[in-house]
Amino acid sequence: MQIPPMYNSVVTSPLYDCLRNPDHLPPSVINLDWSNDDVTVDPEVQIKYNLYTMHRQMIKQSKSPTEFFGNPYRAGDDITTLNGAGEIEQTPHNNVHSWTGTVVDPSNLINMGAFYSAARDPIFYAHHANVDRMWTIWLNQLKGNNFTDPDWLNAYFIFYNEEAKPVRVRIQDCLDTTKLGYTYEDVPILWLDASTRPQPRAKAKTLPSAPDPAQVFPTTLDKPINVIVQRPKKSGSGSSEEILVIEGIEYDKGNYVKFNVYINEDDVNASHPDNTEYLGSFSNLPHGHRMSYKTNKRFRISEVLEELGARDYDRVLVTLVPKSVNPVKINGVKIVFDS
Ligand SMILES: [Cu+2]
Repeated sequence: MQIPPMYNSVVTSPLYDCLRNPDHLPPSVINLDWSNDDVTVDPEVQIKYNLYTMHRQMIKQSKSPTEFFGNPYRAGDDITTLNGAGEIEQTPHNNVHSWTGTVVDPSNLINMGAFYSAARDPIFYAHHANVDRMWTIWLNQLKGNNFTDPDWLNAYFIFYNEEAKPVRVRIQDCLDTTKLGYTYEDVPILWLDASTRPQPRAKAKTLPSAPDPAQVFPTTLDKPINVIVQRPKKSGSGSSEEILVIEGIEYDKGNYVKFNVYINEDDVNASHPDNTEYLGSFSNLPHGHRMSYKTNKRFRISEVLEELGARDYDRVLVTLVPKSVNPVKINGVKIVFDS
C-alpha cells in the first residue's frame, strides 16, 4: 500500500511527478481515510485500517449501484435536492487524490489533490483504473447490480481515436471490460474477508444527552457537533432500511472539504476505521474554480444499529467532526427509510 517503485525514480521514470506530497513517498503507507493531516500510525495498523475502510465502503455502505457510483444528475435537475456523490467516489477515491497531491496551503492541493490538475500526474491513470477494477469486483465478486437506466446507458462521451478523429463512445459499450480487450488480474482481495468488517467499540451504550437537530441546524460546521436524532416509525410496506441523511451540505467546490460522521459514539477520538461507530465521511476534492454547491450525504445505518446493539433504541446520537478548515454549512440531520 505504497506508491509503487515504477512511479518514483526522478532520473529514469517517465511516471515520476515532482508535485506529490514528499511525506508520502515510500516507505509511507497510504491512508485511505486521509484527512489532510498526518497522524503517526504504525504501518501494520494503517494497512489494517485501510482494509476495514474498504470493507465498510465496498460492502456495508455500497449495496446499490447509486451508492457505489453516485446519484443521477440529469439536465434540468435541481442540484440542491440531489443525494450527491457515491460512497466510493468519496472514500477511497477522493482521499487517494488528496493523499498523493502536494499541499500548497491547507485549502489548495495539487497535482493529484485537485480536479483540474490531477491528470498531470501519470499515477492518476493507475488510480482511476483501480476504481474501475473496484467496480468490476463489486459487480462480479459482490454480485452487485449494474444500472439499467436508459439515460445512463445512452449517455456518451467524445474521444479521439488512433487517427485523431473524434468518436462517440456510449456507456453501454463500455460495460464489459473483456469487449474492451482487458480483464483485471485475479488476485486475493483481503478486504472481502469477514475479519475486516468493522466491530463495535462498545455495545448498547447509554447515550449522552445532546440537542435535537432542529435546535442546532442550520449551522456552520467549525467544531464537532452532537445531536440526538429520532428514528422514523415503520408504517405500511416499503423498505425498512434506515438511512441517515446529512442534509443541505453547503460549501465551495473550489475548496478541500472533509468531515467525519459517527453514530452512538461518545468518544470520537477513540473511534477508528475498525469501529462500527465510525460511519464514514463526506469529502470534496477542490476544483479549479469557485462554485457554491449544496448536496446531501447518506449512510446506511440499519445493520450498523443492529451491530451496535441499538436496534430497539428510538433515538441515536450523531456526531459530525470537521476535518478541514474551509467553510461548510449543514442544514439538517435526519433518518428516513430508504426509498
Ligand atoms: Cu479521480
